[in-house]
Amino acid sequence: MQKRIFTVLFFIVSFFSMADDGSRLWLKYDLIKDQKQKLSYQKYTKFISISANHPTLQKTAEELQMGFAGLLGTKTNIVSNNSQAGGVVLEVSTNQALTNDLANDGFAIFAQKGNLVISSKSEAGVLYGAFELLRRIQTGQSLNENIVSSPKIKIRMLNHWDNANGTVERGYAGSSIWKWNELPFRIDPRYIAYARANASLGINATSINNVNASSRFLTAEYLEKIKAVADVLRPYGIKVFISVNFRSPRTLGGLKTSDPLDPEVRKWWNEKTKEIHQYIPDFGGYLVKANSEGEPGPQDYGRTHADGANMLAEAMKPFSGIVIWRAFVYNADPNGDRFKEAYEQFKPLDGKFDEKVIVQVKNGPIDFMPREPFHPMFGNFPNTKLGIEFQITQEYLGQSTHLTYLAPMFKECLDTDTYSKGKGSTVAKVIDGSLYNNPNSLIAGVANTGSDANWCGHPFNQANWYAFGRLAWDYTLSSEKIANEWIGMTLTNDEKAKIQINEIMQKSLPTYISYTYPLGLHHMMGEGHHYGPEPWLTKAARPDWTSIYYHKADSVGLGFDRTGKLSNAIKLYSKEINETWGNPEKCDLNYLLWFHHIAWNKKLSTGNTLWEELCYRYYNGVVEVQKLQKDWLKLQPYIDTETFASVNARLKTQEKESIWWRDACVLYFKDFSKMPIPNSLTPPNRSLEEVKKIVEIYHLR
Ligand code: GCW
Repeated sequence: MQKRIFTVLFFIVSFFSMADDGSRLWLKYDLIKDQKQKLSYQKYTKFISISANHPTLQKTAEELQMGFAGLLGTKTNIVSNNSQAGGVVLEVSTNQALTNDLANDGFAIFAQKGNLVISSKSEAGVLYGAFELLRRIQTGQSLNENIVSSPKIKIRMLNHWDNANGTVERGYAGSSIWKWNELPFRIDPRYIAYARANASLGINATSINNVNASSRFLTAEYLEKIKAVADVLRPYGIKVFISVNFRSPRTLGGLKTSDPLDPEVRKWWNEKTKEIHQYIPDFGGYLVKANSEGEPGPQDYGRTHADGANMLAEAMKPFSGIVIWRAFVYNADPNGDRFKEAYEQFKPLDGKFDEKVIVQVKNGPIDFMPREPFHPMFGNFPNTKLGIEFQITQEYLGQSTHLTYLAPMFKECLDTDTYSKGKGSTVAKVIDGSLYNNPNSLIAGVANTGSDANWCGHPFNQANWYAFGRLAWDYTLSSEKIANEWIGMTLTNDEKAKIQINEIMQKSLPTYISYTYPLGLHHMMGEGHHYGPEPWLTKAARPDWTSIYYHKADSVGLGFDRTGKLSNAIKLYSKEINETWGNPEKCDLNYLLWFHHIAWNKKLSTGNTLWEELCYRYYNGVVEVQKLQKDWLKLQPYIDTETFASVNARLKTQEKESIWWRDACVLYFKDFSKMPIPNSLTPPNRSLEEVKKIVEIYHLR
C-alpha cells in the first residue's frame, strides 16, 4: 500500500516538475484549472459526431477528443450521425444559413439543439473550425456567440529551404525535420505534429525542399519519400509542392539542353509531371527559383521567365496543380540598383504568364531585411497573379538568439497603401486577389522549423510561425491579438503576465531595428552567414553583396539616394508615395535612408541632426534590450522553468550583441561624419579595430 502511494506521489511530483521542452508548440492542451470555465466547456463533451467517413473528419474528431481529454479531463467518444444533445457535431454542408457566404475553407460554429455544430463546405474547413474551438477553449473564451470565419487568401503556404543532406538553408533550429534517409518507411511522429500545427492555423500548402533545388527531389527514389510525407499531410488539408531545379532535363533526363522552348525538354517535363501525380495525385505544384543567385533558368537559353514558367504550366495542364515562379532576381551590376531589378525584368512580361502561374514576390525589393518598403511590383502588375513571400526564419532578424516578434513587420507591409487603384489599394488587397480579381491568391512564408525539440530554436520564434499562419488566414487580425492567443496557448493564461509578455513582444521589433538598422539603413550584416554587423564590408563575390553598396556613407552623409541621382527607384511607386517617401522632409524616418542620402548635419523632424539621431537610436536599442531583460525576469513565476531559462539566456546574448551592433556601426560611421558621439552617451569602450576582430572570428575556418 505504502509503496503504491509512493509511486503515485512520485508520478504526480515528476509530472508537475517536468520541464516543458516546447515540442507541443501552441497545442499543449494542459488541464484547465478554473473549475467554472471547465464546466462551461464540458457542456459539449458527451460525444463528437461525424457525418461521413472521411480521413479529415476522422482527424478532426481525434483532435477534439485529444483536446477535450487534456483541457477538460473528459473522455469523449467519436460517433457517427448522432441524434442526441450535448456534443460537438462535425458536418460538411452547403445549406446552412451561416455557411452560405463562406469561402470553401471557411467555417461556422454555432449552438443547435443542445449541440455545438462545426460546419463548413469542405472537410478542411471543419478541421479549421475545430482548431478554432480548441483555441477558444485554450484561451478561456466563451462559446456563447456564433463564430463565422473565412480565409482571405487561398493558398497559405510554408516554403522549406531544406536540403536533401538534412541541412536547412538559413535554418537556425537544428537540421531538417524531413528525415530523407528514413523515408519512405519510417514516418517520424513529428510529421504528424507538424501537420497538426499547420492545420491549426489554416496553412494548407508546403513546399518541401530548398528553392536552391537539387534535381534529386525529382527522382523516383525521392518521389516515393515525398509521397510518404504527402500521405501524412493530406488528411490535415495540406498539399505538397516541390522546388525544382530548372536544369533537371539535363541533369536527370540526360537531354542536351533545358531550353524551355525545346520540344524534348517540354516532353520531359510533361512526363515528369505525370509521374509525380502517380505518387501524389493531388500534387500542389512546382516552386521555382530561376536565374537568381546562380540558379539555372530560361535566360540561360535566351528565353524569358514567362517562357520557363509557361512550359511548366503546360505540363501541369491536365492536373489541378500550379506553378509558383519566384521574382527574386537581380544581376551583379555595380552601377545598377538591386531595388529595381525584379521589377524591370518582370514588367515586360506582365500579362504573358499562363493562368496557372503565380509570381511569388518577396515583401520587399532587396531581400528580407528587417524593415523594407513594400516591393514596388505590388500594384504595378495588373495582368499577373502575384503572391507574397515573407521570411519566418530570421536570417536578418536575430536568427535564434534575438527576441523579435515579426507580426508587426508582416502587417506593416500588408497594410501599406500602393494607391495603384486609388486610396485603399493596400498590398494585402493586391495579394488576396480582390484588387485585380485574382482567384488564385497566395501567401508564403519561409519556414523556421528544424529538428530542435522546440522546433524553432528561440522559444519566441514559435510565435512567428504562429503569427504568419494566423495572418495568412486573416491579415486584419491585430498583432496584439495574435500574440495574446499565442501567449495564452504557449506560455501562460495569467492575465497580468499576458499583458506584460505581449508588451515585450510588441517592443521587440522596433528594439531590434534600433540597434541594427535604424532610420532605414539596410544590408550591413556579416558576409555569408548574415549575422552580426559588418558595415565596412567593401568587397564580396558581387558588389551588391557588400554593405557599402547600400549605406553609401561618405563625408557628406548617409543613405541610398533613390530619387534620381544614383537610381530613380522611387519612381516605381505611385505619385502619392513619391510625395511622402520621395521627399526627405516628409519621408517616414523609418524609411529615410532607403530613399535618401542625408547630410550628417541635416536637422531631422525630431530636432536632432542625422548623426545625433543615428547615435541615439543605436544607443536606445541597447537600453531597450536591457529593459526587455528586466521585464522578462519579473515573469519567472508564470513561465515554465526550461522556457524561462532559455529566453533569459538568449536575452543575455542579445544584450551583448546589441552592444556589438551599436559599437560597430557608431564607430564605423563616426569616421565618415567626423562628429563626436553626443555628450549624453557613453562612448564605446573599444576601438573600431577591436570590434572588427569579432567579425573576423566569425569568418575563421
Ligand atoms: O536571402 C537570400 C538568402 C539565400 C536564399 C535567397 C532566396 C534560398 O541569403 O540563402 O536562398 O535569399 O530567397 O532565394
